[in-house]
Amino acid sequence: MANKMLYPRQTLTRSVIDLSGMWKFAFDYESKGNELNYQNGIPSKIEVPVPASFADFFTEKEFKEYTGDFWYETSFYADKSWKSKDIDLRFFGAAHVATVYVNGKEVAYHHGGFLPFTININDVIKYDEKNIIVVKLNNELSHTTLPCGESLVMKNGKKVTKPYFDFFNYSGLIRPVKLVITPKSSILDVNLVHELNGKNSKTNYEVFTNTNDDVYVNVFDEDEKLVASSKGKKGVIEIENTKLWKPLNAYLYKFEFLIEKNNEIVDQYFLNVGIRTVSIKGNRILINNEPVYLKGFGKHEDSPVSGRGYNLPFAKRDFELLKWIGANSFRTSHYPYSEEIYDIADKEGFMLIDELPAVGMLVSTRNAVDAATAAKIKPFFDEEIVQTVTLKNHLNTLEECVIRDKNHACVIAWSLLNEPDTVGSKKAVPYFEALFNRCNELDPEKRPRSFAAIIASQPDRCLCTHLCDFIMLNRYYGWYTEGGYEIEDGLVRLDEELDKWDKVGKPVMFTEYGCDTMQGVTRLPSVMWSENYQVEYFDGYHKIFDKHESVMGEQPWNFADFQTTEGIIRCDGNKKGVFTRDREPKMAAFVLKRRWENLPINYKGKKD
Ligand code: BDP
Repeated sequence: MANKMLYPRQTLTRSVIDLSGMWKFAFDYESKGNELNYQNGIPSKIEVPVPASFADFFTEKEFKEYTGDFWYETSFYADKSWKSKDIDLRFFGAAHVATVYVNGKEVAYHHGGFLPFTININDVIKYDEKNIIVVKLNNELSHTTLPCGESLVMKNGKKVTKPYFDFFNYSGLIRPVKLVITPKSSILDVNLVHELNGKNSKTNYEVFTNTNDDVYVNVFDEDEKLVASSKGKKGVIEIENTKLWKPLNAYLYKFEFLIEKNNEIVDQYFLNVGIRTVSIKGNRILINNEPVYLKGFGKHEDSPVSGRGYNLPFAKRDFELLKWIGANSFRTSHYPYSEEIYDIADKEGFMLIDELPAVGMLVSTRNAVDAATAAKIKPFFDEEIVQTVTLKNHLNTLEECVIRDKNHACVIAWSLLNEPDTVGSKKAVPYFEALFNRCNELDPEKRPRSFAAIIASQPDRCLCTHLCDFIMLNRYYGWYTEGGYEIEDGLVRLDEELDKWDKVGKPVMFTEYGCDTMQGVTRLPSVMWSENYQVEYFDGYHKIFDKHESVMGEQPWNFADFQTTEGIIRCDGNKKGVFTRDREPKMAAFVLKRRWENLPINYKGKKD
């Protein structure tokens, strides 16, 4: 396996060196960096922090909006003791397309900004002098990038990004970069599938290594007591009186994986494992065979100054707010989040719908003018390049995401796209089939799969919802349509639509519903954009949800206000947050808290 995905951990046999800090940085307006030999070192005095997006550091608009190639550089010294080891350079997230050079040699090219890639650098590393890492990034969008968009050239020659999605196109080395030093014989990957058996559990495991040396697995409980062991690359671990991982009541066993030779430990790796099952029966989602009702949000990785950059303090605050408000879940809209967030979710017992960065696969999201003339534009999935290059990139991204996240208990489902065009062209169907089938092949647990469906994807029109194990709906009746006084009509439409979904017989959950709300604006009677309109809007939706048996989850849009491209329907970003961008509550937060604290986890669920 070329791309080692296991999260880098320091163990008896492994070391990890974090390269976070100030890196040299340069914009490359004319894409002349290679000609000017930037790959050997960039001639720039500018420095920026890594990890972070670069956009919000600078005071000049042309830097904030910069589109094109840009470069990063740092250096490190190698320890002679590494000579007998594998030295890998791991990028946790480089948005969006990265070319990596070590000591002037190109060592990697990676497409996609939200998933990690690992490069073995044994052949290029120097032990007698400083090693230089240079990264060329590009943040232009196209119909083949995930997410999708386009980049245009303005009359002044500068490029501008036109995302087909509603979040700022933050880019850069947005997540950590680390050196990972592992033994030559090492553990490359692990698959785990759990089965419940009365009070006990069985975990079918498979450990992938690059050696024939013996593999051992030991399982420790939270008191660090050994509870089970096994020998061999494949096997079954039985745990008695298993403490299950449950929503908001997590229990994590520590699985230790060892390679041993002549009674010596050659490699050691750990995973924190929550034992639980996920399944679907009729219109319920079951965790450990018990029905669950999902409460939570669609979120973003978005914070002031860091942009989309990895921000552990904000992540911590977000989890505290999620617990405070009574949430038990969220969707990683609209891209896989930083791995550390899944670790926290595992520990806190949050259920995650893990979403791919496949957003913007719809013509009418380009802009209002395009939308008005949408009839003249080829449906997205009719484009030849989409069926070839985009699909290839999408499948690669899917593979990276499932391999990265498959062992997290918190991941209970996959969202393979957000608001794609599922009515404009029949060619969407084979594209979706390829994704849905591949997802099941890759995921040892075969978790439920779905995509977040836009309003046009109605039960009687959508060509692709038959592939979904459960239905995810993004709906804005009462905001983009039937706003203000007409919301009553919007709620009738919502009710009527749900009558149809009820008949499909699958679980239905709302992955988006919400309205832009300016903190501090309250009006009597309410007006759109006021805090009390947001409260009335949610109350209206919830009354309808409560009427429909198939609705098994509610995730308002959005957890917090977030930054977008500027435009006439956005005021310094999207204001649909229940919290502000600084994570302070709007009025609706208190209303949701009251509702969610009173909704039992098995709300509407019937026990077998
Ligand atoms: C949905 C998108 C989401 C947007 C939201 C909105 O999935 O990314 O931010 O609408 O308009 O279409 O607020």
